[in-house]
Amino acid sequence: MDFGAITKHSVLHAKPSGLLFQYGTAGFRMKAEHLDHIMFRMGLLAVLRSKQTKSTIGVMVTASHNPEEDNGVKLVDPLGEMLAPSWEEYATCLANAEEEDMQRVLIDISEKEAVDLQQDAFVVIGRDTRPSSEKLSQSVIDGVTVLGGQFHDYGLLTTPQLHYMVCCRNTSGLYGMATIEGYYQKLSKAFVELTKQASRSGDEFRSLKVDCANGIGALKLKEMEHYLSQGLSVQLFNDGTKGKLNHLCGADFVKSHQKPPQGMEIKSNERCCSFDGDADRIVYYYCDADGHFHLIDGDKIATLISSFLKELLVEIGENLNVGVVQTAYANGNSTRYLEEVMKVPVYCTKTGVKHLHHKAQEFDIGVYFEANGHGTALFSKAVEDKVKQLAGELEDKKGKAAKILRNIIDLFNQAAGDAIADMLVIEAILALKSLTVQQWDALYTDLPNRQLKVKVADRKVISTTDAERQAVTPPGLQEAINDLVKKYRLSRAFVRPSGTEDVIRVYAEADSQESADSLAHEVSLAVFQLAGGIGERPQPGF
Ligand code: NG1
Ligand code: ZN
Repeated sequence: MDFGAITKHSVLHAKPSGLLFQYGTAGFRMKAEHLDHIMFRMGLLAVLRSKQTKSTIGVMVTASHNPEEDNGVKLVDPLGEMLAPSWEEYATCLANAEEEDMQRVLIDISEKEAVDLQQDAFVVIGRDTRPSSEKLSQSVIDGVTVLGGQFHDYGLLTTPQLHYMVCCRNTSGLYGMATIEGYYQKLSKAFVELTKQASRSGDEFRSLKVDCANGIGALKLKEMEHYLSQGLSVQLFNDGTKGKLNHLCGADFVKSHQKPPQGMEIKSNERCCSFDGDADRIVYYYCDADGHFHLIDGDKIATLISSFLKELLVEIGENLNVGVVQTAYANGNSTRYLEEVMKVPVYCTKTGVKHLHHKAQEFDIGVYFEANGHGTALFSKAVEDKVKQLAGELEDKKGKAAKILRNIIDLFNQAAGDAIADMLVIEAILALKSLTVQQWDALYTDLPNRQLKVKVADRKVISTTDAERQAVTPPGLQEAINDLVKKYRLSRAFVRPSGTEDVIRVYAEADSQESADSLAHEVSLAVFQLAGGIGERPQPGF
């Protein structure tokens, strides 16, 4: 390592004083103006990780569904997964190091991880459409170059597209071509083949309205549109030409406010969906003939996908298992439906896709979704091999099911939850099963629920267990929640510190919206009182 050069460049990316940085559930995320030094240092770290794994590493510059003024960065590991936990700690350490300690921290990481500094390094970089993203990705490149790493800057990409590129590059092209055309070709080929197998046709089924959150998803869907022409016609809204990123639109807004985005005109029973700002989340919805809004969130997406995949496995007749992984935010009725009606085993993990992803790898087919619409399905080697073998065989029911499954495997971005890939899978399933959006929605009825945020002086005072469903500290808080929950029917509530914002999140569900709202409010008050609330006391009403 050329420490003279590192120092020379590092001082140009000075660390602001008085701030603490933490590599959280989604990497670093905060106001864009505080991020320059972190970008430079993540460039350095990506080079070390690349040398250590002897693989290409990805760096994505985005703050997903957060406001336009924010930005963030996360590293992508060799097979497109989230960064390994020990390296998250190095990232935190490096981000907080004072200038004079940089050398020591870099040597420390290299020694602990036995990094061969002579090894070549390759880093790929992507960014979303935020005004700050271009400059910040230049700082990443600065860090990569000063440590002697090679890089390829893909420029504007969705987060899942960058995961895809990393995965392609580290599997010698087996997963696909590491270009944007490669991505479009892989997905559209599988999609078009699937829709050919669907008996149903007609415009009603082919058209979909997409709210792109004024983000990168709009650019990428526009590029992709003509590849899909035979199977799907998308109408894009909030495409970034006018509105602000994630403002009153996008998957996070629609899910948390439980209402349609601005800037989209919805006729009754039209099928609509929303992406988030970096296109790794998707939720569906429609308005019925009475104008009532119906949200179809990640839980219902997981239900549609897992039941379809289970049917295919039954056709194929092999002893392969399907499991669904959720978090505590999954609607209670989705869990009940999956377990009791679909007879699919359901597991609950901590929030954050890396936890879900990890658990989902235990099944032949592991479907995981967060309620907010972030998820995918993973397929074991056993499934892939079986499908390859059967899809070549005769045109019987078994062979057909295997062909469908093969295309679905190709369609899912198994490296990460991907709004575009998920959308195409969902559209294909709806077409193959001749399901309308209303029929899909009617699988089960969501329990009314409410999510709130409470500001506290130090969110670390709340610690949790049981996949975040029980608060361990501060003392008395869980007992207070238990007492409140008892006052309502079909009720459940939990609290946890957010990993991406400086708040405590409160979730409640109950038999009516009034009860869910009131329980969420009462739990917020308990958090405010027992966990050091700051600012104004939580008020009822939303
Ligand atoms: P936090 O801020 O830790 O709740 C949020 C989402 C996660 C995940 C991450 C990363 C909720 C309740 N939480 O995490 O599911 O998507 O952001 O983007 O939706
Ligand atoms: Zn996102």
